[in-house]
Amino acid sequence: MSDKSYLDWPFFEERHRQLQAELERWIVGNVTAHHGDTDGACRDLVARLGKAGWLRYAVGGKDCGGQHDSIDTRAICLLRETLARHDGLADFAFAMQGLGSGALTLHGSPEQRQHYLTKVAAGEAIAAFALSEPGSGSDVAAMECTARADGNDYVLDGEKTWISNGGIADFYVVFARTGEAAGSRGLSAFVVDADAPGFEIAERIEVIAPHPLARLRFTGCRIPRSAMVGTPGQGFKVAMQTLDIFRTSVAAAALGFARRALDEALNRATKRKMFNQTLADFQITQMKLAQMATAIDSSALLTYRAAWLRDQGQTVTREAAMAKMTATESAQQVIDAAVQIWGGLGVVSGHPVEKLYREIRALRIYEGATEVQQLIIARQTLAAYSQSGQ
Ligand code: COS
Repeated sequence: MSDKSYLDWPFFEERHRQLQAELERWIVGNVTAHHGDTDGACRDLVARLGKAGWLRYAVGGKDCGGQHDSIDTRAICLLRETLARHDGLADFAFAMQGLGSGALTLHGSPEQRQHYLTKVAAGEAIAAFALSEPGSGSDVAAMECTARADGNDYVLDGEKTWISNGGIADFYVVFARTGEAAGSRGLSAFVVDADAPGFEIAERIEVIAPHPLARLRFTGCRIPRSAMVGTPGQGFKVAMQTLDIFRTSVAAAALGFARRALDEALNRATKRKMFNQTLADFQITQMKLAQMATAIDSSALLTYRAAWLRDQGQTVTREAAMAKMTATESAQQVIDAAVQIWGGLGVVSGHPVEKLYREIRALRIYEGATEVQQLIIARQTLAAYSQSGQ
């Protein structure tokens, strides 16, 4: 049984505690082992999460299926943490509905919100966020995919890669260069339906923890002007604001993986007999367990600080970066220690800690690699110092 004492921290309200407990109950019987057909499992998870009402938390706007008018960051973090503790793919299915539709929650027109968000919240449409390109992952402002205005349309040309839900999504929020200014000020966001002419899946990408992922290609892909999300030239900010919400939730997912790893490690350490005592009786094991427990609490404090601050209406770029960096890096170490405590069994395919070992790795890279988070934190710290006039 995982430690739940953090739920009493002042970051949470009673509704958050109830939400977490309800999800815990729902998971039993609804999130089961899936083998082989990752696309099918994902579609099934989205449908189940939608039917049960969990995806209402992934979108903002009561008028278009959302639980609240804006996204409750603490709620999505608790949901991701709990789902991740049980099943990485269930967490992925939930998270990508939110990330893929985040730009519409924040900047969609009333028509776009009605059309897309209601379906996302019900689990009836699968969303994807298409930002990275083969030549620009961390350096978003260097993107080359273009959107050229032509009459009542925009015409998209270029590629996107590492796109989660690529191949199964019903629509993609795509960022492209519209050229209002150089660099980050010349990008715009668009919502592109999967059946848009000139859009294709160029390649499906297999990764160490299977989930739907693809490279997308746009060749003269014509979409109506009304498909723009936000205003021309605002795309970079739309992407960053979306990431400010979901980066915190990536930290929460990492936390869920780490908590599961500690549970598994405690289970093994207290039962495994060795040299006439249990593994947990060795000080060397206790040192590991102490480091794991402390890493988890520090990650949780940073994660829920960022979530709480955002729910108070504050900009959390720095806090979200700190949370994501710390929680993902720490979770990697916690999981590695859990594998070590399990010994040979820990590397057997399909063992819970072996799965966690594969699941965690990408979180240190996607939605801004650890090095990008360091850049963000350092820039903001230096800016605060120079503003202080010292
Ligand atoms: N919210 C709102 N606006 C933001 C913002 C945020 N979180 N972050 C930056 N901006 C604004 C800046 O204020 C600046 O505005 P002005 O042009 O009006 O001055 C503009 O956006 C450009 O900001 P900046 O100069 O910091 O941009 P950089 O090109 O230097 O990029 C990083 C900054 C590296 C932080 C950014 O490109 C990034 O986050 N990269 C990682 C992207 C990522 O997560 N990729 C994974 C894809 S999802 S799997």
